[in-house]
Amino acid sequence: MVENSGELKIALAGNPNTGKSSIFNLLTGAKQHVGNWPGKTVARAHGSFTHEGHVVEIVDLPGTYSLNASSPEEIVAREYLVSGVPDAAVVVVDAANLERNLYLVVQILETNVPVILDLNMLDAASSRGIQVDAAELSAQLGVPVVSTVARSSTGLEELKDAIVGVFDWEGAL
Ligand SMILES: Nc1nc2c(ncn2[C@@H]2O[C@H](COP(=O)(O)OP(=O)(O)OP(=O)(O)O)[C@@H](O)[C@H]2O)c(=O)[nH]1
Ligand SMILES: [Mg+2]
Repeated sequence: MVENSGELKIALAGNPNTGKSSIFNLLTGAKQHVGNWPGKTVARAHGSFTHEGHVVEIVDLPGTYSLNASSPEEIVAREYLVSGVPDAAVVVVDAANLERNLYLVVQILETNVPVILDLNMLDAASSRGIQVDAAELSAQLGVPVVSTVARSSTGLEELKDAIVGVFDWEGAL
């Protein structure tokens, strides 16, 4: 059990258009611009929320397909993730395009930042006949996996539980 030493700092990362800002807005009550085109978030946006007595600071990162630092968005995302500031990263992935999204997930895992995987857009996935076994994905990647549909606020409590659960990860903080 890791002692609650104050605020938990969480980075929201993921491919463009996976619903990061939608999740950020739902968690923090903020009103980041959300729209149906990629590359809307170009700088880091900060917000916070409290869950079960824990204060969580959250940073919404620009969407990137990798951390290769070949675009301004990738540089912003990469520098924040490797800065040592975030205690954990919530990586928002599009459940309907899981394979493509896993490239970035693996790169973030390689930074050694603790990861929570947010399997978002499950509605879009299931309408295309795609089912994802969250428990199996969690077992294979060795990280918690939470299923969400940001558009209908589904899975938000489970995501908050998983985030404050980082306080309980041995050696995570
Ligand atoms: N069907 C469905 N649409 C979603 C879901 N979450 C977000 N969206 C939609 O997906 C689009 C992109 O959402 P954003 O929250 O702006 O995505 P983002 O990851 O912040 O995008 P960038 O900042 O450009 O990387 C918007 O039209 C959202 O309404 C979801 O769970 N299901
Ligand atoms: Mg965004």
